[in-house]
Amino acid sequence: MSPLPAFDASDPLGIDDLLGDEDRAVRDTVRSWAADRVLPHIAEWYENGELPGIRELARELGSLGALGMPLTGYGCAGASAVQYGLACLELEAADSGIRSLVSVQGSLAMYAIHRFGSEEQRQRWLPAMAAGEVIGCFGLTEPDHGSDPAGMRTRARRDGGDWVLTGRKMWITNGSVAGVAVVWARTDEGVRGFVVPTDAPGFSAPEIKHKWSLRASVTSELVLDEVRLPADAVLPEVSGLRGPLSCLNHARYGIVWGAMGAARSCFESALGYAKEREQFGRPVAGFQLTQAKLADMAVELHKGILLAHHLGRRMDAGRLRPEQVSFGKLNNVREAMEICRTARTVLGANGISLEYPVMRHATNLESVLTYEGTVEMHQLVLGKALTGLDAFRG
Ligand code: TGC
Ligand code: FAD
Repeated sequence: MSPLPAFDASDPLGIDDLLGDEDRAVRDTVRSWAADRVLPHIAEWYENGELPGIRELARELGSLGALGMPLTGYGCAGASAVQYGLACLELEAADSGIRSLVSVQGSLAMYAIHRFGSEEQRQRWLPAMAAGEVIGCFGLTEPDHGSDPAGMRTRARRDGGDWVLTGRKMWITNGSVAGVAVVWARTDEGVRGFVVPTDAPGFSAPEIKHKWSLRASVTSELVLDEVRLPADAVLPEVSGLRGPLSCLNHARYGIVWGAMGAARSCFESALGYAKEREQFGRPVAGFQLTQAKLADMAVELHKGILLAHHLGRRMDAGRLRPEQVSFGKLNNVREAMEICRTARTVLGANGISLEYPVMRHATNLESVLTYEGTVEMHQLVLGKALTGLDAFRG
């Protein structure tokens, strides 16, 4: 019998064995890009509440094939869902804001056009978006309608051959830097999606300031003041909430992996710190209470990665149900937050400093817990699937 492989603190369950060479190549390429282009600057960007050079970063992510990664054709990489997940994990290990940029571009804006757009819309937008030359955003949430988008007020009416859009969207990632916005609006035929060039008269996207989470990410309001669009601006292949909610499945799937990236960064930070930091004459890693924390963090981290991997394989096999995505997002974001909080305690006072990544990840995850469906929405999705009873509306 061949000897057992050595215990690997960075991969205690041997999950790496589940990956193929191409998977590892994707993971390592994205990890090394993030180490080079994000990690040296992220604390400063975060402190300043900005993402300078976002257009250059988008182009670089485009060159890596990270934008619209699992989509096929139109300059997209045609990667597997597992590979896309690995990329999300590595990006979010750097910062949730960078993963958000990629999620919104690929899983929301590009996915909507790829899945529900006309051939002309795909040809016009997808190659430039895959290359990162055009940034996209996705406008579903409104000031008064977040968890319940069915109540949206943004309206599109027909005027001759044109569509005219009026309304407001809120908390829109990439909004102020986008060249194209996928906007969901109420019409006489139900909810429809519109591809809106952001230079259309009547469109504006003021940036939302004073965020204490996702500070290295652009978040905006979208104002649509009688925005006139040609008849072919509508996404022809879908009507109803099924359209935006289908896109959300893909972005939520990326978060299942991404959250574990933030958690991994916090775990590694805590482990490294605990081995170096001495109190009472010995490294704090030698105390049983610290070891209990590290063991529990490692267990939840690698269970979460296994879960992400399992869902990725189901997605690649075309067998991933939306309820399973809710399962993953609910668990992995919640556990990532717990891991980050525990890591913060291991670092003591240093845990609150931007010199370490822990507090930055912890505050980012407050947004991740809320966007793409709050924790309560995912509990209710699972609750409905388990009981057959819909508790959303009381
Ligand atoms: P309901 O009546 O259940 O469904 C309406 C129609 O939609 C279909 N559907 C889905 N289709 C695909 N995937 C899903 N996950 C779906 N969920 C529902 C459903 O079959 C039905 O289709 P049809 O053809 O029969 O009409 O809808 P509801 O009004 O009861 O709402 C259900 C609920 C609460 C789960 C849904 O509204 C919801 O998910 N709310 C949360 C909203 C949300 O997640 N917003 C996210 C905005 S985007 C964002 O946050 C981006 S942040 C990205 C970043 O920066 O990384
Ligand atoms: P609400 O829906 O007002 O919820 C408030 C609280 O009530 C929550 O705890 C919620 O779970 C709870 N609640 C609501 N209904 C129920 C119920 N039936 N039962 C039990 N509890 C309930 N949106 C986009 O469209 N595009 C984007 O790019 C985007 N990017 C974002 C970026 C950031 C940084 C943030 C913070 C948000 C972003 N969002 C985006 C918006 C996000 O999707 C919403 O914030 C989210 O869906 C929740 O909506 P809300 O904030 O209006 O909260």
